[in-house]
Amino acid sequence: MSKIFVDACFRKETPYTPVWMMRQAGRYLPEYMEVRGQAGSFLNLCHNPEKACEVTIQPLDIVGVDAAILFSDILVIPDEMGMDLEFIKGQGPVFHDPIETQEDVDRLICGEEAANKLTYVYETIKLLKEKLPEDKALIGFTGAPWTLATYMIEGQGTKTYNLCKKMMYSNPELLHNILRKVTDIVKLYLEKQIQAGADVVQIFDSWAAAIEPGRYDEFSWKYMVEIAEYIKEKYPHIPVIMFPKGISAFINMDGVYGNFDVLGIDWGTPMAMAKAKLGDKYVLQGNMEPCRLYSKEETTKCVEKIQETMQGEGHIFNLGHGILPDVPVENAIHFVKECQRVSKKS
Ligand code: 1CP
Repeated sequence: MSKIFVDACFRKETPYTPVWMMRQAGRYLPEYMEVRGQAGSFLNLCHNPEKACEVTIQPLDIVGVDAAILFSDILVIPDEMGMDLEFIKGQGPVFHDPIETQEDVDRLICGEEAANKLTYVYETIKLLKEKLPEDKALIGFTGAPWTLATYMIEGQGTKTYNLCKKMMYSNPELLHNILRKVTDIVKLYLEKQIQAGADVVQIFDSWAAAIEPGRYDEFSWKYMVEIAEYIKEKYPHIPVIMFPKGISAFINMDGVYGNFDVLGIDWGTPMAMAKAKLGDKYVLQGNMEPCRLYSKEETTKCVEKIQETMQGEGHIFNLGHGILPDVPVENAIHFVKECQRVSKKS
């Protein structure tokens, strides 16, 4: 059976434009909070394939999205590289011993050994393949090397990225050594997700905008392209989605290139501009400002505007970044219904 989401990634005709939401399995769903409570903690939930499978499927049943995204986190990669991830209440993710020197890089677990430690992710995917309806696609994912490196260097989320940038401008070789190690693992990690059953993969470069546009290729995009090319060469039937957040200027200066299928457009980038620059080459995904979800009227207006721009061609509906925890579930349901309504082909 064909999957509408996979078809849309390859620009094939679909009955309507499929829709999903970044961070669609999460804290805005009471059902998620309940399962997370049973698991004891967020990380325990990631490590428990049965429960991770359950929360992956929740937004399909509750919100009606057209694709599932594997429940996990981008930070399980540095965790399995030996960096010991902890989620601290009220603070977020923390690595207590961040990377400062080449010796720190040398002690990281790398390549196949690190990718093989992520078995709980592959187990979750295998379980999902048994449980998901045949017409729904399963999206596997990873963080981009740059976004992962920001946490590995800062030891936590950051507003200024000063440690990363100090390294970028005063010791770029060290930063490239980190990016190289992560890139090599990510290639294998996505490959193993595909072998376990992922139908599509997405690379999240959530902190792309921290890099000045003229240097974005050098420190992030080229590594993402290398990963995409590795996957496309071996698995041409698997769509690859790139989501670099906040790179309007990079798009504008014609920086985007590479062998992948779908470009995720963040909410700060006008869809019409992205379409004019890249709509012939890539299917575009996005890009409602996630806070529009606080108002049903504003949601409808935005969905209609995006539809008017994209005309249901080479498009996948999504938010322009993740859904926030205090969005009413009924508004998320409204968003999904509106996307399916306005794009329905008669
Ligand atoms: O239950 C909880 O309180 C934990 C909240 C949570 C959830 C639900 C975190 C902590 N991660 C996740 C799941 C998650 N993370 C998914 C799968 C679920 C889905 O999308 O439906 C995915 C794809 C991610 C990816 C992720 N984690 C990103 C990239 C996407 C994005 O939103 O930009 C990033 C940056 C992270 C790091 C992360 N994970 C969690 C936190 C609090 C953070 C830090 C964010 C920050 O530094 O601001």
